Formats: sequence, structure tokens, C-alpha cells
Amino acid sequence: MSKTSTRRKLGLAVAQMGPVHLADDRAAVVKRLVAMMREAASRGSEFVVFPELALTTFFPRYWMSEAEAVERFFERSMPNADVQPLFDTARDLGIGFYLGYAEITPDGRRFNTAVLVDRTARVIGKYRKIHLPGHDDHKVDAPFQHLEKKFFEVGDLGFGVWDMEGTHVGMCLCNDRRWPETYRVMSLQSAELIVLGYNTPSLNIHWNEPAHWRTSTHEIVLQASAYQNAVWIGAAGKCGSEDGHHMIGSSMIVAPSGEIVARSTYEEDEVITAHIDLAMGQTFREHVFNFAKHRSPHHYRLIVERTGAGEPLPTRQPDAD
Ligand code: CDT
Repeated sequence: MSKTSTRRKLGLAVAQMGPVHLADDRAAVVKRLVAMMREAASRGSEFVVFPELALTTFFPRYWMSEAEAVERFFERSMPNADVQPLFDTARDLGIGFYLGYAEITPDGRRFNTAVLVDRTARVIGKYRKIHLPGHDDHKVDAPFQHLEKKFFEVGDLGFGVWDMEGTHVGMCLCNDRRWPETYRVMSLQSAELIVLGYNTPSLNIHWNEPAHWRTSTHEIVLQASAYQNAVWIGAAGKCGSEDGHHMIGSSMIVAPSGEIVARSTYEEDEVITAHIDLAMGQTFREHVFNFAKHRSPHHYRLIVERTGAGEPLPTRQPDAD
């Protein structure tokens, strides 16, 4: 992969989705995705970001067996007959996309997955979610569940970066966006654009988190991470009230300056767009975040040596006089 891309401008769209209810079938959902893809293309976009688990309701909120979840909510291949209209439209329009869905592999492994699809409708990359939030037990007193740890394995593909017609694109999913390592591993592979989908419940069942923090922390991590890694970020949420369960909106496109250049207004299907200048990230990478010049990995060893926080290390101090 070359150090810099040849194309500097990219028409980027983020296609936020309003609620997908339990009763909504794949055909209805794919129709909505196709409509948003058409709108994105009509506004000059070359790539569109769809949410996490875009084809179904956010089913980890429901207690059920793994077999039932697989039967109702998982995809055995991508594309498949239900999703083919989206791939056909992408090829017709010459637009690439990112799509999140629940994946079951031929040998029965389950992942929370996203694919990167180029302008010829070819799947060029796959990401399987690494930072799975929630729990695997039945929380009978909770208003709903967050069973990602029951329904999915931790992703086994790492954080990849793909050369998509000259743009270096990395992927992650939802809770991954809250972890600095996610972005740094991709920016160290010269990512220029990081795309992600999310489903963020407005209510945190684990502790009494003020509702507005759900959105403010989402904004803070996207803005800080774009800046600290000199990347563009496109983040697409599924939002609004799914069968009475509310999720945040605030889908956005963030520049390497940390500024939000486009943001959704509503909690429904909504396409936001920007013609992003990839050269902006390059400028930051040449100056304040010139990694090769300024990083000191020998001082960062704990990041890979420890998982949880532990005792302070003995530090070297200057010799006493
Ligand atoms: N889908 C997902 O990863 N949602 C998480 C909620 C965490 S609260 C248990 C998020 O970070 O938005």
C-alpha cells in the first residue's frame, strides 16, 4: 500500500436508519437502504456508511436461545438473496458501501460483522466486532438485555485497513469507537477514513448513566479520535424507538481537525453527506501527528502488556544530588 493515496476528494455519505421493528422483514429494510443509497448517489457520494446490524432490529436486547437468534437475525452469506438488491443498486450507481449485519459462518461461529464493498459491488473487506459490550446472562430485572456477549464471539480478524480505489479505509463497530486502541491500530496502517455503524441504547442498563451522556460521549470519542489519528470518520447510527426501545441518533462525519462537518438532525432514515478532502488528514500526519517522528512506543509497552489496570510501575527518577 502506498503511503499516500492518489485521489484526494471523496464524496462520503452516512445513511442513518430510523427504527427497525421486530415485525419488519429484510425486504422492507433493504428497500430503505436502497432508497438511501440512491439519495447518496444523487448528491454526488461515492461511498455510503450504513449502521451496525442494519438488516434487523437490535436483537441483542431480547433474551432468546442462540438457535432462535440465528434463525431470525443472522446471515449465512453476504450478499444473499435478501440483500442482493442493495449490491445490484451499488453496482448500477457505482457507489461503495459499509454494511453491518449478524454473521453465522458455515461452521456455526457467530460474529457482529461489517463488510466493505467497492463501487463494483465486490466485498473487499470484512471486520468482526472486537469490543463486545453487555453480558451473556439473563438480567431478569433489567428493562431489556444487552446480550452481545451471548450471541457473538470476539472478532478474530483484527482491525484491518483496505485500499479502496486509492482511499485507505478502516472499519470498526459501535462500542469499538469508545476505545483509543481501535483507531491507533488503524492509523498506524495509514488509514485515512474510518467508518462505523452503531446501535446505542439511550438507557444504560448497567448503571444509572445520565441519558445525555450517551450522546455526548459518542460525540467526544469521534471528535477526539479523528483528531488524534488524523483520520476522517463516518459514523452511522440506527436510532429512534425500536418497539419502545430508544436509541440515540447523532450520526456524523468528522474531519481530522476534530470538527463535525455533517450531522443528522432527526431520529429516522436520513442521509448526510460531505465532499471530504483526504489531504486534510495528510497535513496533520505531516505535522503534529507525524507518527514516525514523534511517537515513543517504548514508553507505551503497558498498552499491550496489560489488559486491566494494575500497580504503578517503578519509575526511573533523576539521581538525587
Ligand atoms: N451496540 C453497541 O456496541 N452499543 C454500545 C452500548 C454499550 S452499553 C452496554 C455502545 O457503545 O454504544
